[in-house]
Amino acid sequence: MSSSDSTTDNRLVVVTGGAGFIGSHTVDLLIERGRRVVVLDNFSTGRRSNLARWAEPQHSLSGTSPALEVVVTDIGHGIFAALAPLTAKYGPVGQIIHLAAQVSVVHSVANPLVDMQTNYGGTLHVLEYARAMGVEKVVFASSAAVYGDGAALPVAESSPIQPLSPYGIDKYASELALAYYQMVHGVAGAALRFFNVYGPRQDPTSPYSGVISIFSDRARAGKELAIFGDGEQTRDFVYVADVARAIVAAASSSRGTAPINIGTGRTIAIKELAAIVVELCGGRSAIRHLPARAGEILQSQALVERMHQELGVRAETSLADGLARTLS
Ligand code: UD2
Repeated sequence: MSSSDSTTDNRLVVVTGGAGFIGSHTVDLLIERGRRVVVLDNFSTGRRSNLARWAEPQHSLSGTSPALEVVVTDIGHGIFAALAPLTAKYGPVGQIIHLAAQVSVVHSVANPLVDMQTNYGGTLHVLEYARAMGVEKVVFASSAAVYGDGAALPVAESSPIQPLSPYGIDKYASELALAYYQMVHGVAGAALRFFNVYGPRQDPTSPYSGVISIFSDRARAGKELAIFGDGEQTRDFVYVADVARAIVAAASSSRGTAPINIGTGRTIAIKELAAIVVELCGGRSAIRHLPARAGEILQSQALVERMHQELGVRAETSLADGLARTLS
């Protein structure tokens, strides 16, 4: 098949990290569009409950065969053995959406070798499978972390690459691997550079969880919010369902692309965000300022022309709507 229309493609689509925050929203959209999905996840941060709706018997594609299969496995061990029984049953893999990763920038600074093995090594495992098995398209979750600080705003994909953490280095190394497999082995790839993704199911429990999940969690309970620094730092917050649409659009094309920013092009200062979240939750939380995080970038804003042109997707959810959905 030269190009895969997501409404008619009967091949499997594999989502690594599919039980996680972004992964589970992507799985939802794929199954809603009639695809059979295989999730590979080690459940280190992913949760069964994120996929619970697809465990119901009515969600089958033909007869009794389920629309979703979940394999508990670690991406660092490769994916051939995990996928073999499923491809024997359902046929070949058409696309792989590779989201499984060690997700904390701070953890990567303390444990660069672990980060490299999971994040860069995991990508190589996925690409080796794609090369050997003739997978049509690999979509990879890269990050705005590849840019570092100092790029002109809004940040274009052609901006200098200057990662400030092992996490950013490994994301960029994975992008290079994607480009290499495309050039040398003909595996079409798309690296999506996510900006600050937020929405329902984002886990608020780690100190390095997304700020919106932390603020929402605390403001709902009437607890104090902490702003690191003066709160003038800005971020480009993109709603998770819009990110899932971008991912599925990238998977649905058999063409490879250059890296693509996934953001809104709009920004908000963190102190403004804190005030809005507190107000939406009934105004009970105090806000206090703590010292700024070391090595933190001050401003972040995506140039999103390539996302619009290559993927035909706009991040249409306003921050007001996205926050309302997150809080409900
Ligand atoms: C995001 C990504 C990270 C990496 C990075 C690249 C998330 C969760 N993290 O980090 O993986 O791609 O971008 O630049 O998307 N803040 C507070 N109070 C809190 C928590 C956070 O003031 O309780 C501030 C924090 O100092 C920062 C902003 O909120 O200025 C956003 O923090 P974040 O941890 O959500 O995301 P970020 O941009 O540091």
